[in-house]
Amino acid sequence: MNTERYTVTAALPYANGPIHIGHLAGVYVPADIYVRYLRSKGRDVVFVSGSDEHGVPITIKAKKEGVTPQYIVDKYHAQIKKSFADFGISFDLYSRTSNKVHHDTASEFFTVLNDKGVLEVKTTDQYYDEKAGQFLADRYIIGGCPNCGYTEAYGDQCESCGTSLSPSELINPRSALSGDKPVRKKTKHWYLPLNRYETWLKEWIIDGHKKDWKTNVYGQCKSWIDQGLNARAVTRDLDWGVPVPVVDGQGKVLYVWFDAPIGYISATREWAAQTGNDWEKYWKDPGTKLVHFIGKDNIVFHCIIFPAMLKSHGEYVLPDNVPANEFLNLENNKVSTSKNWAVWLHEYLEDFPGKQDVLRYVLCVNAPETKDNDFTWKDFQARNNNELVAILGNFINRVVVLTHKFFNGVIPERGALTAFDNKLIQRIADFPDVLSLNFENFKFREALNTFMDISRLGNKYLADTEPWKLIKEDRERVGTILNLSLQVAANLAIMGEPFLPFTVEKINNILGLDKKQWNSAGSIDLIGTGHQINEPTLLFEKIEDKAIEFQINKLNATKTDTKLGNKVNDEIKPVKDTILYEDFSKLDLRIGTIIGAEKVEKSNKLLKLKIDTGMDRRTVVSGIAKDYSPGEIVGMKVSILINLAPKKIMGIESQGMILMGEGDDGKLAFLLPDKEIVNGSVIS
Ligand code: B3M
Ligand code: ZN
Repeated sequence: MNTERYTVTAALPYANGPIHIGHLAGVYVPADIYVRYLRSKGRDVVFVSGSDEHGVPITIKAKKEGVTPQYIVDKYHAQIKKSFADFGISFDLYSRTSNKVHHDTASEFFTVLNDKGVLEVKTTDQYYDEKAGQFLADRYIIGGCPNCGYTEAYGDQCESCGTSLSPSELINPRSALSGDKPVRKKTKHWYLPLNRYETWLKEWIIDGHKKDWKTNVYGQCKSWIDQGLNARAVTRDLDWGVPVPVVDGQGKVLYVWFDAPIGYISATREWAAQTGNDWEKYWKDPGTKLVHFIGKDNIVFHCIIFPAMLKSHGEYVLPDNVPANEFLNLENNKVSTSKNWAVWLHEYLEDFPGKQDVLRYVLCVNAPETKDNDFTWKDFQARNNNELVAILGNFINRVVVLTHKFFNGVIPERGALTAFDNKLIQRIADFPDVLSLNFENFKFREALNTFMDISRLGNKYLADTEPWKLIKEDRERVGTILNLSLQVAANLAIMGEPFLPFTVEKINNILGLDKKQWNSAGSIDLIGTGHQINEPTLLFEKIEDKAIEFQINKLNATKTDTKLGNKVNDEIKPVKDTILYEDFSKLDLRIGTIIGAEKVEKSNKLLKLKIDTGMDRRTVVSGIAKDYSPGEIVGMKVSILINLAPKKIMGIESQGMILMGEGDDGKLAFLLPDKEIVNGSVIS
């Protein structure tokens, strides 16, 4: 059998949060469209992904929530896997990197590179947080980006400009754990010497993939290679991850970006074991095309680092293409998991049951293929109402209703064809090749617009031929018109399957057809004369303003919660150790009123406050002078800790502490009751 073989991968999402529309538009919707198309063409495809369960994003999330990393990955893996399945992302396997097969595969891979002498071993000074007792790599360290100046860049990457970084490049680095300035401490690590692959990467990418890789992908790779490549550490001093499989690697794990892409191989192995396939064909046979679907922030890892790993291993094929997308914004703001600025897939599926294809459609038609794009709820509504309902849904419905009305749902015979009919037939015959070309060049937006043209064409054909007027005088002619229109409908069911699988299933049910492969597309003999079709069901329904307002309000509630754009995730401090209620009950917290305030001499930070606690009037020295002047706070209610041991501050005895929060403007904020409470009331 001489079938082309494809291994298609979709980035492994971190199992630290649910899937949102940014993930879907950037990676999973295009990957699924591509794979469905390949399968329809009869290609031999395996489509894998899985949860990325290692790395600092997981451990930081666990710390923040005060739970174990295992708890986090179990929770989100289950949720992500289910939402993908419900959304119709047709993975052959959605796996996870905590699986044994993955640990084995990643360890073996590392061992091969290590045994071959590919990896360099070095002992160097690394940043270390003495308070936390931990080395600080990747997202455990934050500082200024040397490239763009963004002050919240991570130790592995600046999320603002996309530059890949190492901790030593950060300006004024600080620990993400304690916020402290880190010290340097010696530690041993294994490095992938990317510098040795420079010449080869130049040949392979810069010379070899100029034409077939997307401009955004090629451009990023080229600028990386042009800047010169350095050796990158592939191990970390952490306890969460795949243990480094050498005797002196204890207490160390593989860098998450070393193990995660190997996850594609592990998932293929797991799938092959389950289905009785040979996984090696999909990774080692030179005829196999490896295609990675990713977002633009993952380009360097998939185009440079992972290929260097595969190449140095020696047995693997290299990616044939990496059609990375740009980002999808939401209502003009960057989608953000930490700021909860997102449309979450699992919530969408609940709020819009049965409307998977509407979201698939909108995300594809707006896909950020060449530049960042914006998703808005109003556009979502308009696309549904004006395109899916009014063009595609309307066409199918008209054809089916007319066939029932005039021919009792039986496909009428096709009589003599007019020149007008032949034009339609010719255009239908042309569509499959146009679409194929779009799919094969990863131009899914264009493909979808082309696909919609088929329904537009069908609608126009009906409008021009007016069978409802003709029926009285020329029933045979109406038979021909409807026969051809039904063939168009059947074509829609073939060519629409990659984009709108749920709708296509409905169309096939209405037409009483089995699912057909791509090679039938373009034909006008898809439904035979005399075949009985079923009653029409609604393919799409209008989305009302109410439903859209609900979504917009939901988003806006997030906005007032977090004052979008000011607070970054990593300013949120990790959860402190658990305490018992007995510990908490020791705090005597009360409501009081500020009855006097003055500046503390020689201090620009401190104010001396007089507080009425309902029981007494006491002096509290508070570090709020930068944000408040004495005049503006007298008379304000405060929350105060009254049983804190008195302490002398700048010579004044402070008898308690005012509770303050940090406002989104970066200034301190009083924590005020939302209704009148008398002084001395207990806060509990
Ligand atoms: N988990 C990063 C990300 O979600 C990462 C992808 C891994 S693909 C091998 O951006
Ligand atoms: Zn930057």
